[in-house]
Amino acid sequence: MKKYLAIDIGASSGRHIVGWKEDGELKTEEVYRFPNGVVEQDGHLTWDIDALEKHVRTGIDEAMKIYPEIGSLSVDTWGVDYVLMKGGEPVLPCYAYRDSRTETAIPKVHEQMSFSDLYRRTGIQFQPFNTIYQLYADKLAGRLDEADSFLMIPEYLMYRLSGAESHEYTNATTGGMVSAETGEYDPEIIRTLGLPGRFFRPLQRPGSVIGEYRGIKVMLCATHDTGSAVEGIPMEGNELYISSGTWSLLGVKTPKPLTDAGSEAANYSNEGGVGYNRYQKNIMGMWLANRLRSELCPEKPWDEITAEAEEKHFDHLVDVNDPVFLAPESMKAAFDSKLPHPPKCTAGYFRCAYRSLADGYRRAIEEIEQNTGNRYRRLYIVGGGARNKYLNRLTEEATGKQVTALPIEATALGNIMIQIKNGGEKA
Ligand code: LFR
Repeated sequence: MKKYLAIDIGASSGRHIVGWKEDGELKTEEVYRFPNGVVEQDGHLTWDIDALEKHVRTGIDEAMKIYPEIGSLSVDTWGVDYVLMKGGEPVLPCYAYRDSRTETAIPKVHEQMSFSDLYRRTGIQFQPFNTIYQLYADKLAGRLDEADSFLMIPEYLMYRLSGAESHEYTNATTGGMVSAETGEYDPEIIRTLGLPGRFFRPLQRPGSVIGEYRGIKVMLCATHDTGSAVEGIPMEGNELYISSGTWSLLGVKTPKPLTDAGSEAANYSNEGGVGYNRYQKNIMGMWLANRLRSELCPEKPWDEITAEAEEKHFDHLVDVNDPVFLAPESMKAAFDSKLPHPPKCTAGYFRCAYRSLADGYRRAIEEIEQNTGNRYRRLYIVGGGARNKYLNRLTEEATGKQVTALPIEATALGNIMIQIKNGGEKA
């Protein structure tokens, strides 16, 4: 029986999951898990890319011990971040997207091409960490002069395994430089910003085999984790989804990108999917609760946290997408700064975070329905956040949609399904 290995790395943890088809069903087994997180270096937030590579290799060793018959593997990670390369070697540090180094680059980019023009061309929502701003920050810092290419994080890790450089479409779209019309890097954007043309190669689609590692085929899945997550949702019909992890990515599949003024005003993204467009929005997600917990009650189990939050009476809301929540020194202080008065107890902060998230989902769905002209009945929630029954209930109440919460590793499933489809079996 053919076996497939998904290596799925998020901002706070990574996992190796082996999958195979048995009696027409997709079976999976997690064989390795490791922590991830940003590392502060010289006042900047960075990723320890060497440690990630070590974990990737160790996890493959573990997987091969149990399943020597693994036929292919693929890596997916969060989007937008990359490693600059020179002569086949990384140019470090590898910056993390929550670092504030893009602050001065953003206005300089928009002086040369307005955000509206960028949006009309790419359909990508404004986020201060989009690759376009990070690359421009590197240009201002003189880092691009010494580099000959850039690899997105999963491409870098697969390069280290196979020696093959690749440029995958779904993850490239997160950067804000891919044309919504052609699905390739937009030469006009590259030229206008004076970014090195040599960096921007033709994009490869999920399913492409790029090389080999110890006899295992290295294949591109939707290397953007959210792209794989949406593939992994067992959706009946075309319905709303939330991929709920550090971020909540809320959206719907559409046949084509929507880059009209309404979508721009609502700050919707059009990210590359596997044969469709993902019309979706980043909502701050579990990051809020995770940071509150590590600051206020790191030892407390999550079910106690949610049970207490449910009982309290603190009903003020915040706008969860306020930039104040992106990388605050203190998450508690960030909430205090946006509330008429601080909650009296710890549980009040969690209650506020969850209720505000549900309200953020409600507003996002209203925008989708208005901008697509469609009404949706159901909302699928996948990922770690789908385990939060309290939030699922609040979401159902706030949105009026029928919530189907599937606490599955949708990203790893999607990663594996793409490998199965392109390895000659029906997924
Ligand atoms: C989710 C995700 C989002 C992306 C954010 C930063 O893990 O990939 O889709 O906007 O991380 O890359």
